[in-house]
Amino acid sequence: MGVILGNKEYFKDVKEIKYEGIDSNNPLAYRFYDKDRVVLGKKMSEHFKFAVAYWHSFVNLGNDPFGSGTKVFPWASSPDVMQRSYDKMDAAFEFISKLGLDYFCFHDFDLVEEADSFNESEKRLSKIVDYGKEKINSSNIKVLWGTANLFSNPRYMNGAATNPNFDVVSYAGAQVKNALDATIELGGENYVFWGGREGYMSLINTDMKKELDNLARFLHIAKDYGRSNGFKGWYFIEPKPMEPSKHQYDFDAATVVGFLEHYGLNKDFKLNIEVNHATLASHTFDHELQVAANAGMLGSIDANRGDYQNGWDTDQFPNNIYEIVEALIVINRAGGLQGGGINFDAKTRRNSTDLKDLFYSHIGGIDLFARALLVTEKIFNESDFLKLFSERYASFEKGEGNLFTNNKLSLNDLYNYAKKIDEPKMISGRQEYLENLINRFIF
Ligand code: XUL
Ligand code: CO
Repeated sequence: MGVILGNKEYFKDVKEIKYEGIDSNNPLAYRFYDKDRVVLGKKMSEHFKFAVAYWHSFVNLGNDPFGSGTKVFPWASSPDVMQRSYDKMDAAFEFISKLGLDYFCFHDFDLVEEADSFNESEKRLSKIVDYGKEKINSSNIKVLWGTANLFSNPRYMNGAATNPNFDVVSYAGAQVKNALDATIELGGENYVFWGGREGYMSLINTDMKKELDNLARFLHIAKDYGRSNGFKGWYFIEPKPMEPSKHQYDFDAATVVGFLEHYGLNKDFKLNIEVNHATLASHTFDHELQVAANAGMLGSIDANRGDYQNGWDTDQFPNNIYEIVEALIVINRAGGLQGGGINFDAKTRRNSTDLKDLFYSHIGGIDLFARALLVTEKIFNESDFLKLFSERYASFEKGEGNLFTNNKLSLNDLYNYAKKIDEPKMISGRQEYLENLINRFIF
């Protein structure tokens, strides 16, 4: 479809990124991501639905608690706030189209800077949404999901939907209404709730049950509003165990599945699983994916990686082939993602200050997923991996095991069966054999 430019070209040194194959040594080309190539029955682009995260790539200038931003973005220089917002969107569409991707994800106040008053913020948002609609309609670029930033503004210091002060809850509601409207207007396929400050620091001042009840009430009315205004996509909850709150209510996938089922939200909500959030919860990424898949709630992914030494959300671009192969095994065995895709919720390092670094980071992440998918296809089709997996549980498919599977046995029946048979055989789990099998296709 070609490159989509606004008034200026922001990434002049970079042309469209093309698939050049494994022998290419061009750092601005894909070696594995061949979007129309069919793998395991679907095009690569359909497997992944890669999305660029607006906040990390076009907004965040690299500030951290010890210093201000380091990145100089040419789209951020106009003295006029709306012009800055239009320029940023032009840069985003140019970048996404040069990568040959189809999607982006946004927070309301990534699209345009939040103003001092709610009314002014609302006006700004509606102007940039009009502009975004034009850009979307004249391109193939779509919104994978939208969301509201309910964590940056100081008013949310005690939480948004879980704030002890109803007035703040109402502001959060107003903001979600506008963010949902924006997502619907822009044809967004899904809507995300990440509970940024939905949690607490201490129970000395927190009525946890009341806050959780309020969170569920809030999600119900937000969901009903979206449905009655034509939103047909999935709502996603993105678990994270800590940061910024000490205890986040959406700790991990198991906690969120339990919450959604307890409060009757399980028909409309699925999960958006983020790699670095999984590891912060002391889980692996594939564990979190599997928990979501078990509940039929594997919706979408925020792709990134953590750091082995640092205990915070470093949001680095993914580059660990083993981690992503394990993830794709789980996702493909579960039948794929429901409605979502792979959003690069990842940022280049603070000292990666060239505009080209944005390309290298995305190309690396995209090629990693593509390579991992090719490995997964080989594991499934050219090895006995799936067979070994099902053989491990074969005893539940026949005889008494099958009766157990069909809920036909009581505890007494187990007792009588055990008395009849010999001491069970020791059957190896063969973990190292399987690790070698996976590595055989990675190497
Ligand atoms: C924060 C995080 C967010 C959400 C969207 O850790 O992952 O960027 O993905 O609010
Ligand atoms: Co995220």
